Amino acid sequence: SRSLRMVPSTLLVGRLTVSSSLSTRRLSTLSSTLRFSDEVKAALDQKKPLVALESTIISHGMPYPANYETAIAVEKVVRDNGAVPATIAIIEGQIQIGLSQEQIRHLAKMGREAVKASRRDLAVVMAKKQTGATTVSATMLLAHRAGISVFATGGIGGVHRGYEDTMDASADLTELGRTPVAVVCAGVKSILDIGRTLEFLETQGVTVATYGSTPDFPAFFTRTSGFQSMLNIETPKEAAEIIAANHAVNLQSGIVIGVPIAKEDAMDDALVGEAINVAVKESIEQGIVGKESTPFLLKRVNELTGGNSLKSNIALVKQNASIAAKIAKDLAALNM
Ligand code: PSU
Ligand code: MN
Repeated sequence: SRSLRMVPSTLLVGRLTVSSSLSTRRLSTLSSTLRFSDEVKAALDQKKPLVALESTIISHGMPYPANYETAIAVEKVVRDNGAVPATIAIIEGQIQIGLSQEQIRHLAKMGREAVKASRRDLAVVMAKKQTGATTVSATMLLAHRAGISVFATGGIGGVHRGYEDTMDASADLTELGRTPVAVVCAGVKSILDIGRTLEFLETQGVTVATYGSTPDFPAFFTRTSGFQSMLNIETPKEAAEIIAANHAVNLQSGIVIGVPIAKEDAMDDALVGEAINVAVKESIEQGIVGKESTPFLLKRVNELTGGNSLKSNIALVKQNASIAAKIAKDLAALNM
């Protein structure tokens, strides 16, 4: 219900089973750990719709200055569609929910100097007072702590090709299994194994939908992947109702809403497929593993497509942000 919006779901359970003094103590520690921008704080106080945005896409996902310009443009798209953007990052050890323009520029210029921070890295980045850009997993969990349940990005991480040898599956997937945030994205890049990614999400209990009427779960640069979602969502209201039901039953797991890239922004299947194959081959030859893998592949695909993939990437992030804002608006109207 409305009054519980700011309370993380772990504490929701705590309301039933743990003494209230413990809950209060945890809550006050939490609120001093998260630092809110004035805009985000006001939106939370006034129960306005909010959309969380990640920061690894800024530091590791795109080159400067396109990363800075895109981050600012995406925030504007969220505002223009009636919601308040909350870009999340860790600045010198301090978790920030909502960044100033200067903080966004700082992260954009830092690029790969910033720590790419997933769930496992969070405590270390905080304790060592480092500057960290949050991945989908860390952004989801921090958004949830802050009481934000809709999140827009480009693509989520997934199960890497060659998983049977490397066991490399993104922490985004397990986070989706344990954190009730809806992630609006353009699906999963075919640098990854899309079929295995969807199987992993099913095992994790994650609701996976395609926005619109095409049956396929989208493949980021292209509208189809050859793999189907479990359902189609046609309107923001329909998405909001599913999110509300997820909260109502305290499911504590996430939702992926895959929005196919617009036809005019989509890339040629064969062209991008070839670039991806080359990039994956190079990453194996160069022994790129672990958290370096995804940024390496993104950068090489950008280079190999002569910057065309960056254009598609920027267009799809904006589209996702506009749909996420509309979903957040409808969710707020449902009093969630
Ligand atoms: N996919 C993209 N752009 C990105 C990422 C993924 O198209 O910027 C980033 C996101 O922050 C995502 C992270 O959470 O990469 C996944 O990294 P890994 O595969 O190491 O879990
Ligand atoms: Mn990985």
